[in-house]
Parts: sequence; structure tokens; C-alpha cells
Amino acid sequence: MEADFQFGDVEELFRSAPTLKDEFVIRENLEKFIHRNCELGRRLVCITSGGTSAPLERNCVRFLHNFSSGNRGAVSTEYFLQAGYAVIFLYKRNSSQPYCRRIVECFKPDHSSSVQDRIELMECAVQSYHESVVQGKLLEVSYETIFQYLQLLRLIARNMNCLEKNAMFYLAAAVADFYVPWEAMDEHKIQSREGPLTIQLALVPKMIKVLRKQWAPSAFCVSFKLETDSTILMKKAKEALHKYNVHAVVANELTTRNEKVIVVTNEGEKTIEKDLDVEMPLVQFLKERHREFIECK
Ligand code: PAZ
Repeated sequence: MEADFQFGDVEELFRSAPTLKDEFVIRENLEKFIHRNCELGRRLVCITSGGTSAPLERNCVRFLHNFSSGNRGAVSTEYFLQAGYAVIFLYKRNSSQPYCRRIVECFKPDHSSSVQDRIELMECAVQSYHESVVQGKLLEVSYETIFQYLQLLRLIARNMNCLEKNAMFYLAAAVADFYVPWEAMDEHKIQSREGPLTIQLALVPKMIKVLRKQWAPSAFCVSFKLETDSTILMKKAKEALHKYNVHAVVANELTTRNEKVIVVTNEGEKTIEKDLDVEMPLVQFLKERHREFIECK
């Protein structure tokens, strides 16, 4: 049975978390970005992407890491921009970034195009990235730890609340379920001479609930569910839809996540299969659901 959380647990996590570095600058950039896109009447999506790390020491040498390459978030960002959305890309440092896959592909030894063609492809990717940033359509915010991720998500969500239904959350990041609370953490590197290590991990409160209820209750919210056991995936995705009161849950299995996803909504299930990739039809589908949500009085 999964544990349920009180809002007190959430407050406690934020109270004890180390303060965000550069919070003032991040807040200012966010406010400017959201205000401008709001004035222009653009829809805005916050895409979370990559894993999170849960440190074991305050001066961190070791940490627990959640698997995610950041590909889903980065590629989806490209398609949301193409669909006319402004995007806040909240990503794990060193995970994939929008347009980078096109550059990486140019370095593959079996690439069939000429060097000149590859240079043009790379230039095109850099150009698309540059334009999105300078035109104020893409804002990137990076994090490393679970503490930074949650604090940044709260900051972004509270600011995005003013967009009401025009705001969307696309929560593709693989967020830690377990962590060592800051106050229980050793200051310095844990010493192996003290013998085998036993760590007590606390459960990370489910922030989607708080996002939906308190931070940005009017926004359209899409969460993701990853499982490795296919027999429980759909049950868990349907549970998440109701438990967190989100508008859609994207269910995927680890080994087939780049071939197929199933979107669960209150209207039923929709299987989305790879075309050029999975993200293009997925973003198209969610954009339509978001439009209906906005138009529904
Ligand atoms: O980042 P990636 O492209 O390697 O993988 C994407 C994913 C599997 C992390 C994402 O689709 C997802 O399911 N995120 C939520 C994971 C979770 O259940 O916490």
C-alpha cells in the first residue's frame, strides 16, 4: 500500500532544504518570461526533464540517481515550440537539451550525408535553438538534486498560475521517490572504514498533488508513469490519474518507451506509436486535449 502525504510533509521538506543558489536571478528571469508570454497570449508549457539526484552527504560525493536521459523532455520541447507554445524547460544538468539530438546524429560514423550537409544540419539546429531563446519562447532552468528540482518546480508553478488555463505542465522528469532528509545527512564524505553502510531513506512527498491543489490549480497537468513490469503499468497509470487529479497520465515501459506510450485520460486510453519518434504524435495529441480544456467553460 502506498503511503499518503500530508501537506505538512511537503512544508517540512522545503523548510529543511538548502536554499537555492541564484534564486533572485532565476525568479526575475521567470517573472519576465512568463509576463511577456502572457501579454502575447501564448500558451506556456513547463516541461520537466531528466533524472534527479538524491545526495547522501551535504558535501556530496555520493548520491542516488534516477534513470532518465532527458530525451523525452528535450524532443518534446522542440515540438511544443513548433506548435506555438512558449516553453520553460526545467532539466537535469548534463541531460539532453532541445535540438542537441540533431547535432549528435551528425557525429554518427554511419551517417549517410556529406560533411557539408551535416554542417548545414548542425547550423540549422543551432539556429532553431538560438531563435527560440532570443525570441523569448524558450527559457531553460537547470537543476541537479531533488531539493533543487522541487524548489524550482514550486517557483515556476506559482508564477505560472497567473496564466490560468493557458498553462500546461508536462512532467516527464524521473523524480526520486526516496531521499535522505537534509537534516539527517552527514556533513562530510561517509567513511568506508566505519564498515558497511545502512541508510534510512525517507519518502519524497508527491508534489503533483500540491501542484494541482495549491501551486497552479487552473493549469492543464500531464504526468508520466514509468514501470518495468508491464503487468502493473496501466493499473498504476489509472490510479495516478485519480489520485493526483491530473488531466492525463502518459504510461510507458522502460524498454519500449521510445516506440510506444499510452495516454490515460478520463475519456479513456490512447495508444501512441512511433512515427519519426513518439514525441511528435504525443505532443500533437496533448495540444488538442489542452485546446479542448481551454475552450471548455
Ligand atoms: O528521459 P528518457 O527519454 O530517457 O525517458 C523518459 C522517461 C521514461 C523518464 C519518461 O517518459 C517518464 O516516464 N518519466 C516519469 C518517470 C516516473 O515514473 O517517475
